[in-house]
Amino acid sequence: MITLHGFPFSNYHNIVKHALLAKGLDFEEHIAYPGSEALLAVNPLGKVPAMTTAAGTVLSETTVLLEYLEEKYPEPALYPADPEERAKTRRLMKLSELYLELPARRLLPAVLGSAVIPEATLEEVRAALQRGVTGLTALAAFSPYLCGDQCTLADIYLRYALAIPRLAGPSKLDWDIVSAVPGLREWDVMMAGSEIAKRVDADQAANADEFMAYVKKHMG
Ligand SMILES: N[C@@H](CCC(=O)N[C@@H](CS)C(=O)NCC(=O)O)C(=O)O
Repeated sequence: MITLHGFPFSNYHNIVKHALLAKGLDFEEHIAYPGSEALLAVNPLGKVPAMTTAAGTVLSETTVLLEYLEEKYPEPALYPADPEERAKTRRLMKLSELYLELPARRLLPAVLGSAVIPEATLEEVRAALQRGVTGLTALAAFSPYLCGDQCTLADIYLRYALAIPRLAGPSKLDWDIVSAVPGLREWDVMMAGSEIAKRVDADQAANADEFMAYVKKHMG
């Protein structure tokens, strides 16, 4: 059986978990937090998620795990069949990671802890996020999914990537990403309505206290 190593509060963990559920695969979740021996044993980088395949291979990096699942378990497909459309899907995933999730993540020490983010960093984050918003506005179809009528890995990736700008934007930038991209709010409501999203979100909420206690104890 596949084992997903990580914790349900993690947005990256939830991208892979959503894909596993969408493919109807049997898997178990092994709860492992950053910095723990349990996580370092499966990912020397100490990042969540990691995954042990049914064949026993241990992998990490969210997009690597998604590509593996798509190749190993092609049905139901989470990429369009056409290579041109497939590449466009990957472009939206990359955009979500590089220009939405990662810049906003720089603000997490101030959101989760007491760090003060220098104004210069805030400006860099704002500029990167603006690039992401411009790109998403231009490239997402929202008809109803990001790449058309099929729910793809771009939808799954963006849904959980958005968690960080949504968390940090209002308090640290006085900015709300959902209002910044036309169509994003409706898409978000649609995505949240799926049975899979509801399960992932419920598991995330159930893990919140334990994760926050872990952060407090280990990351001060
Ligand atoms: N590039 C990684 C990023 C994963 C990531 O940043 N995970 C967070 C949890 S949401 C983590 O492990 N943070 C702990 C750390 O950075 O030490 C991926 O795509 O899987």
